Amino acid sequence: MTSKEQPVPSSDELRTPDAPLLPGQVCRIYSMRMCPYAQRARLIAAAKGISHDIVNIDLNNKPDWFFDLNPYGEVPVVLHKGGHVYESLIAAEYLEEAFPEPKLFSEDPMVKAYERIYYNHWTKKGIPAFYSLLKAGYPDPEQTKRLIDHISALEEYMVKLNKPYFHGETPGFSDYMIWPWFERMPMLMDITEFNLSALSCPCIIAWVDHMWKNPVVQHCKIEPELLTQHYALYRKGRPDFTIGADGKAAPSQAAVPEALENLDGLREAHTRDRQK
Ligand SMILES: N[C@@H](CCC(=O)N[C@@H](CS)C(=O)NCC(=O)O)C(=O)O
Repeated sequence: MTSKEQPVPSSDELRTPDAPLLPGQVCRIYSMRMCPYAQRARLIAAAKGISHDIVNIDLNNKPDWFFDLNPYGEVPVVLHKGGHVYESLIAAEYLEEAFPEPKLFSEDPMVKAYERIYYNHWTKKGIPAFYSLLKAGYPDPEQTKRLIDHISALEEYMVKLNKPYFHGETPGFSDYMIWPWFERMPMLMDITEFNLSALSCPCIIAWVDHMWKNPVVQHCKIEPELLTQHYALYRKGRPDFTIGADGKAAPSQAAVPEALENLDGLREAHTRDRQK
């Protein structure tokens, strides 16, 4: 850096919605490093080459203004042209429409409809099964079967499609909507012993291999050990949303209390909602 250049603000600096975008950027994504939903928006932005700045929110310490951007208090939120869009699928669709090139959806309405059917299926059924198994925290047979059933539904579709990606010959919108949870499968294996590669889902396993080679996926990937640290705390009801933040040391697992009440689920309302 020469003496005239300004240091680039960190993505952990809590820039408010009225703070100007960083130089050369066209939109902002309010994110949290470990969040798979925010990763959907980051993947679409990267695939389209949309220059964006990222502001990571510590979800344990949400500023009041964050609820003006999203009344649910969740990331991602995309800020663009003075407006803001939340809910990951809607935010990703917004980016697809506002930045039309390259197109990530198929132009054929029937193919597009099927892409949507499968990432919606994953969102409605696969993701809850993923978290149920994660929260069970051991090779729970019922939750394991549930997750396998939903991965098998994706496999059946891929067999019929007979293409390397949900989108077809190249990765597209649907691939990026489903991918973040498959990036977390090694973490799920660390915590629950769920082994994706042992399933009889050759098309999905090949898809995962292809996706790992994709430069967009590589650009947006999260260090696997940070994911394991994050989700180990998360399933114990003590998420630390600043893991991986600039200048922050990795948390010590030994510091996490074992006896916690909130094992089976969602964060308690008072930790999610507007802080009084
Ligand atoms: N349905 C939402 C879910 C987003 C979501 O759950 N994000 C989590 C982080 S991964 C969040 O912001 N949680 C708020 C909290 O825990 O307080 C979407 O698709 O955007």
